[in-house]
Amino acid sequence: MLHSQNSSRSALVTGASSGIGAATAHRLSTDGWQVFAVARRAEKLEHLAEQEGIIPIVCDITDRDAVRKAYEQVAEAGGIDTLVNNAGGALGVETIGEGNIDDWRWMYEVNVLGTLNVTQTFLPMLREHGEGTILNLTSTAGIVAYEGGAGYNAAKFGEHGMTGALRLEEAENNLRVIEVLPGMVHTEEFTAKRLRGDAAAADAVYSGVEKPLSAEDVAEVIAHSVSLPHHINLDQIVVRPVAQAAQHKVIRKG
Ligand code: 8X3
Repeated sequence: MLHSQNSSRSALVTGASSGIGAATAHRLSTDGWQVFAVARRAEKLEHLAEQEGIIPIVCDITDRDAVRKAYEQVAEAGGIDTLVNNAGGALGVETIGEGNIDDWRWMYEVNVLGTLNVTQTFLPMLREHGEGTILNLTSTAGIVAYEGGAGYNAAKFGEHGMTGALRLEEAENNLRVIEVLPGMVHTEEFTAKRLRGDAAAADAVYSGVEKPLSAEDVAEVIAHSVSLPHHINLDQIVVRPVAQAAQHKVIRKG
């Protein structure tokens, strides 16, 4: 059952089982959107499925057949006007000299090729809608390189580049392409995964930082940008906590 406020709007959110993806699915459905919440892990989607207006879809975005099946499910349920490509991630903080090529491959696969896969599959539906929106969640790592970030930088610079090309290619189809580039966001999984489960090291990343961004903060920015009248395109939104004035300048207290 849909809410009334935005009942004509419908979005698919990838990487919806946790962090920014889960917060975005939750936020949009609270605002009255119908939301298709896509993630690989079924058990992690369960809590979202309890919320009115959220339809969970278990799907690995790097698997073309699985994405095609998700497309059919969404089409049968009425389609979408908005695609939020949130799924992605970082693995490792090694220098280029020490980096593991399999980590790099995984990051390229999930951040770039996964986004390509979902975008290609849903493009015809979004074009046909007439006022479609694609929002790619990249990162400040997609515009600023840093030591130990090379593999993630390469993947996110890649996703940033494809987002720019997509905006140029699809403007004629009245498709709005938004890029949200978050800096330091404290979520339960992003840094823990990047640091291969080292919880203490993950906590240290945020140590002393007053109010790093939360997943809900970024979800608010996403919800705002896709809810603006369709002719308004916030092309690129860089969002950082005040305590992170730049990639290299993080204010830590205590
Ligand atoms: C995450 C931001 O600063 O860890 O996408 O690269 S950062």
